[in-house]
Amino acid sequence: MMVLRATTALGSRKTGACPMLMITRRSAVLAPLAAVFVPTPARSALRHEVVIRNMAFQPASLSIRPGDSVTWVNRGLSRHTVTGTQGRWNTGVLPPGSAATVTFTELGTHAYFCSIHPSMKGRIIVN
Ligand SMILES: [Cu+2]
Repeated sequence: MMVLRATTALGSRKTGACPMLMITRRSAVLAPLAAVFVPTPARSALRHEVVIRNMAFQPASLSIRPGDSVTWVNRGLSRHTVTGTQGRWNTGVLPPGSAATVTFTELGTHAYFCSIHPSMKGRIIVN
């Protein structure tokens, strides 16, 4: 029964027209089966987005997979930075309307803050 469902999912993946849509559909259909089939099939890296607005990172906590990237988009009225707390990565100053992308390959929790407004904090969890 489970194998039949997996075959059906793969078949529908091949007929998808848009690559992004294919990825989304495959994830949605196969997610419940991930615990059954080990190892899981190779996965494409994803790009996530964190919005900077109202002096906060939204979402403040985001879980991603190794190789995924995160784009911070400043939709606020002030300049901000996205600075890793260990000083290992830093977007530099992001004026309103600008964005920066960081790709994460290391497992673990990567805490960050805004060096201009240190009360602004967030974290990326790579697992
Ligand atoms: Cu800031």
